[in-house]
Amino acid sequence: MTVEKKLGKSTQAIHAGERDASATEKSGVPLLPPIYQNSTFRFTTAAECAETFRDEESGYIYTRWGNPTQEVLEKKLAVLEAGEAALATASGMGAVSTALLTALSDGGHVVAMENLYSATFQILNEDLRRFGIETTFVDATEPSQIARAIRPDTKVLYLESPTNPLLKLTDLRTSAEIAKAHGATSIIDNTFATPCGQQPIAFGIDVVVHSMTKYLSGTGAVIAGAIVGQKEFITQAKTGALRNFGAVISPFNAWLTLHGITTLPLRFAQHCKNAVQVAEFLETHRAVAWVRYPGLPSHPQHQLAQRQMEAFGGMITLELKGGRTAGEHLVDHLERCALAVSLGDVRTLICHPASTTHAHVPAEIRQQIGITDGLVRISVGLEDIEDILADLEQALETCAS
Ligand code: LCS
Repeated sequence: MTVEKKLGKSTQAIHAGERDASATEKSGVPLLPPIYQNSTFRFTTAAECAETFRDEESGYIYTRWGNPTQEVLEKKLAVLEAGEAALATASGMGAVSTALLTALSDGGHVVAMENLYSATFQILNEDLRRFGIETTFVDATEPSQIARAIRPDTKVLYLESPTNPLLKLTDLRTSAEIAKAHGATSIIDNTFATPCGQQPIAFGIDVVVHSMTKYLSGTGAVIAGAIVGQKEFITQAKTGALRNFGAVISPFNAWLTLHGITTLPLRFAQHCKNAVQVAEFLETHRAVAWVRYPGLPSHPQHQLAQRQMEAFGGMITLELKGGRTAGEHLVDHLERCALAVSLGDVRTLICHPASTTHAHVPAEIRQQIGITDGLVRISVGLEDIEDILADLEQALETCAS
């Protein structure tokens, strides 16, 4: 693994975790790691079985506890995120919930960014509250707000950067230092940035979670998630919350995802290239009130983006001058770009967060944090840029008139 860390991102994405993943009885090792599409593993003797239960690292027992296909993916993820170890999960929310269940205990307190993917917001605001775990939501774009919200019982600092859907950023180094100084575990959802756009562990963040449903798998074929962090945390998550609550990835989805990841660096670079052109085009269009994209100088935290991101991603948020009606016009008139939730797909996807991805966040909280009714979110895909721009332009003309 140390050797793999010195390699370039594309080499890591293609080769990490794959070597000798698949010894066969005859010569000739499959070039692609095969799928171990099985739930359980057979032992030869009672002693061998007992020994594997005693030392789980020595063998496989049952796919909810571990499976060779999952492990290839996990080794690849650890290398890409520069973490000690990784865990693949059944969904992004499986990763978020497993990470929180691992880091929290009875009566603990969480400090969280106020703008988060809605299901994560709901876990913190509703589900964990039922178990006596309280969350203070802050505008984490201001690290001083994080510091002020920390209490003696704070166990977790939970961040997204860039956030869904507002693309707000948090200073990773400063916030990781604040968490560390108070003995809290810092967790960040790195779905929007991917390991190609941002390496949170290098800034001192303890745990990275992903929805691999998005850029990592890349083609919209699977629901999957990941947790990356120190070996001790990952082992605790694997042998505790993941195994017992059961958000385990299927071998087939792990296999699809590990093949998706091999093209991540290439795809992500092109997503970024297309997105900056779309953002610049939108910024000059007369129907558009404002555009948020971390790579634009107009982003309020553009300098921070330049400091801590290696690339700015494929997500853009905008507000149309005509508000919600104009937004509905826009999506109704698109011919190539798809009206769909999710993101990070090879296809360009557009959605209206207030009525879809963030509909479950109470309206007054949406207003307070800036998820207005006129907000439109674009996940810029990999179609030819001329075709994306032409589709947006013809649809925007119907809003401008
Ligand atoms: N984290 C972020 C930042 C997300 O955007 C999502 C899903 C999740 C976690 C959960 O991942 P999942 O369990 O779906 O794999 N975001 C979605 C979105 O914006 N539209 O549809 C799903």
